Amino acid sequence: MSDPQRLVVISNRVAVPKARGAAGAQGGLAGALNAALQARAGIWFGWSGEACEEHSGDIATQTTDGVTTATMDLSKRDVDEYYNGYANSTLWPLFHYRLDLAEYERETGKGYERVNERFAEAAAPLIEPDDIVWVHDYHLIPLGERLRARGLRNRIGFFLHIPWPPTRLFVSLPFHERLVRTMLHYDLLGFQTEEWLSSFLHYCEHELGAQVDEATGSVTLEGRTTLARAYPIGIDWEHFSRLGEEGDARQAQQRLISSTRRRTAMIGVDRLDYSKGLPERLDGISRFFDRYPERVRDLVFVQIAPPSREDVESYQNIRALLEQKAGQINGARSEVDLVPVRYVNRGYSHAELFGFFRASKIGLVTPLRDGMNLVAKEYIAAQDPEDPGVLILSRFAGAAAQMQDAVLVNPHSPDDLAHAIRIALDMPLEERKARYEKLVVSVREDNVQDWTANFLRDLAAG
Ligand code: ADQ
Repeated sequence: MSDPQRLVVISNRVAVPKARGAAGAQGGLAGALNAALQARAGIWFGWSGEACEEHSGDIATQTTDGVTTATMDLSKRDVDEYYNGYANSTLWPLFHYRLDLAEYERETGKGYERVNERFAEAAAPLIEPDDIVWVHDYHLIPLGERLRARGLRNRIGFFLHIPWPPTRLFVSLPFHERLVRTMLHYDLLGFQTEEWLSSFLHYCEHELGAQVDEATGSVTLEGRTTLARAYPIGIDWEHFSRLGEEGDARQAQQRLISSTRRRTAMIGVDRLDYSKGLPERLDGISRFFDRYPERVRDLVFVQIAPPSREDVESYQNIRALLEQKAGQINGARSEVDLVPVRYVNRGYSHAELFGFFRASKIGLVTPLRDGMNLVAKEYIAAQDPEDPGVLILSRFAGAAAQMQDAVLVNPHSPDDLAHAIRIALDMPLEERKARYEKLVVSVREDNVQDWTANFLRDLAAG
């Protein structure tokens, strides 16, 4: 049954559907949002990803299967200040607890506010009085308040895909109060985990002096009440778990199996980002080889890490560091027929990733901090129930709250990582199955369709 209220999704980038059935083909978040938009004949608005000389405000629209995508270009200066600057050089590092990498520049802060105003200016005319509006992520925190300033009285919700930092870190952000006050113009705020939610509520109570009810998540300030709740995101189980039937998945699985021969493949799949703990992961692997030199022949580590945000300096540095560390391990440990670390600097389709995950008896997901982490869930979804691999998961990923049956590690500790790898390599089939059977329940049940439905149900309820 289709919902009478139309849905408008606003996010930094938009997944533009290419053809009929694209929602299924995209998988993941884009697929789930597209399905929700289709059920409500909705609109998805965002930046086109293009940078032009001058901001024009022109909007390009395209309608496929009842879903309209609307995108606008941004000027080079806007992209630099709003996207590369404030969003990715200030908020992203700070929200991932990396004060050492966070840059506080007045100009980029102004650019962020200016672009949020541009989003409001462009989106407001697309929104009808009865629409419900769902804004996504740290790029657009003040957007709800900007829409309200234009007179919108719709139900407006916001979901934060990344962590919310503890108050003591968060207050290092200049104008932190101004930013959070804008959030209280939303009707519903969604966080990935109870932990991030509780940090947010703590800030509202102790820094803003808001009235906070932890049991219901209501935050009241100056006569306005906003609800804040945890909605852990999941994967598109139906879509992802069926990828194994595709030729690309089988081929990828065979490729990895035949190239590793009798050795155990251990895999990491991440965007190349300092929050993902990649150098620390290599330090753990190096410690494993130092401690158990007789096992160098047992293991091949495959790290797939396509570059991201290459215009930001800290991302160039992480890439150089990783290449150096992988080179060092291979320099010290390789033989003519054996290279212990394969570092692949490119992306693959989800079907190919499925095949790689299935061929790997250990999945290494060790972010230093992560809002959720969907790779951990995809790794589990790709396993053979009769012979499942072992997931090694950072206790600092949001996913750890739901995945307590993984081998949980402190990603900062090379000893802890080395120990976990040994445990995983030697884990008997019975224990692997017992852990997998518990993990797969939440990966299957807490899927992205439920996440979308739960958030929209609460947003519409108000
Ligand atoms: P990300 O930081 O991008 O997302 P994550 O949730 O792990 O992190 O994964 C995103 C997707 O990208 C996954 O579907 C994964 O398969 C895909 N991907 C990663 N590496 C890839 C590769 N080499 N080739 C192809 N695809 C690859 C942010 C937050 C997370 C949160 C998500 C969703 O940082 O914490 O889980 O949003 O809310």
